[in-house]
Amino acid sequence: MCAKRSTDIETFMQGVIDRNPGETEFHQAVREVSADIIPWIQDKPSYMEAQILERMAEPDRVVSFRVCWADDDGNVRVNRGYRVQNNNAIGPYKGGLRFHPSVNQSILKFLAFEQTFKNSLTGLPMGGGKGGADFNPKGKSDNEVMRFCQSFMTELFRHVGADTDIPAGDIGVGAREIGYMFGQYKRITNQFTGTLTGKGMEYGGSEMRPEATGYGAVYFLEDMLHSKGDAIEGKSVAISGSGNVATFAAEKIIHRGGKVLTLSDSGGFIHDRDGIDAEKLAWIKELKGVRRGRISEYADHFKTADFHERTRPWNVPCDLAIPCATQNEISADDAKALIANGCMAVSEGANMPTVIEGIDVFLRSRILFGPSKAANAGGVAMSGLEMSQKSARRSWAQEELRNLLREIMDGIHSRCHAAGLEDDGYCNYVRGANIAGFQKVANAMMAFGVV
Ligand code: NDP
Ligand code: 2IT
Repeated sequence: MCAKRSTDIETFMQGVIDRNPGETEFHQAVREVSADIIPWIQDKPSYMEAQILERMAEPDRVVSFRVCWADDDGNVRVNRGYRVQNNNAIGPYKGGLRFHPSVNQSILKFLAFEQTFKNSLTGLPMGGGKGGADFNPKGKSDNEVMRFCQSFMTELFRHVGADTDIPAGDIGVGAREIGYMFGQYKRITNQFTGTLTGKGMEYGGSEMRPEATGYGAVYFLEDMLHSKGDAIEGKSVAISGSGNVATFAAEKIIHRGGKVLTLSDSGGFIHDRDGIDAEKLAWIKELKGVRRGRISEYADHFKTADFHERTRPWNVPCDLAIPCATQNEISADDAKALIANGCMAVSEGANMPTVIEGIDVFLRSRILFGPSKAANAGGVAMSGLEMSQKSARRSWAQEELRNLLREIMDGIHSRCHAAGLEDDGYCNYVRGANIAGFQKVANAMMAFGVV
């Protein structure tokens, strides 16, 4: 670890790269934050002397473990599981679990680092963590998924707990997987605690958790538009993904009178010229959530739509864009195409969906750009409210939770706006989110001394 303080971004980043070789997604996430934080702390010697940013970019702990399970044919399978506990300065580690073949240490370290800032922005007492496995749930039977989840939790349980680390869902981990993992946790520990969020309503889950990330990303978009006296109604929207975040973002856009043109999955995207309305969206939810089908089937069923294989939707002319699939799904060229076609605002539902050069394109074009750590914080915020309901042994009604989500997203928007407003009236929400997220964690770390 560097004994000398890094006062410039490149020196700082060289240290990060040397200590974390080959972890390109992690480097990317740290670079995006440090580009705003290092200039900002130049005149704040206490943060500099305490090496706060260096400490935040070094996870408290990275656990990796073997996950063995047997498939339906009796073959033994081996996967690798992880939990990255990045920072618990302001509360227990909190963040999702991702099951996807691309999962590796770099991806989970970037996600846990981002989560630390995101959770701070919510205003709730949650530190940052992330975990998962390189397991591919696609094409697996329910029994195979169950056996995998049980094996995964048989190791994970020793590292988590209601006041230690509280996992939830992410890509490939939804209600089914959370149910299997909670069942195993309860069985091993003989405790019914709030150790996972995103649970079913029958066993300690919260109303509005499924909706929260997608709805929250639309609330953030709406807040950005309102700051310019504009609104969603009548605008066309390109959305990527067709999972939890994408479908609920689409639902809220429809509620607001916008026209959803696209959705996607890893096979390609569908473009419905007439717009995806509530009825078509219900069909998609059934296709993806129940039948676990492919988005290409939409174009077979609805003749107003085309399917574009192995491409992303960013060349479709739209007023607004909400990437909701995965990291690095908007390249610099995609960002240029969006701008050229008149896109005026982007709200990131996925984590780090835009490459750094793409963010630069958006910021240079002075469009409204809501970065993921702010725009998609609604999901983890609702998880925080699930934890409160569990502790209080009561549950709030849907309406109350919807209002709380709206309040939390408005609060995040205000904090980012205040910290990101520039002299000419443009708001750089990226800088705003980085600075506002950093401050609370940094101040808590300062209070603890050198630990
Ligand atoms: P889901 O598993 O429900 O859906 C993921 C969607 O993204 C699917 O349509 C999937 O397509 C697509 N996708 C995943 N990986 C890729 C890839 N490598 N290339 C192309 N498409 C891909 O996940 P979520 O909706 O929960 O998560 C989506 C994003 O939102 C992620 O970045 C996640 O980190 C982020 N997020 C999620 C939160 C939550 O509460 N769930 C909270 C905050 C952020 P396919 O089916 O073909 O794999
Ligand atoms: O990226 C995220 O914020 C999530 N996957 C949700 C985490 C959570 O703990 O609800």
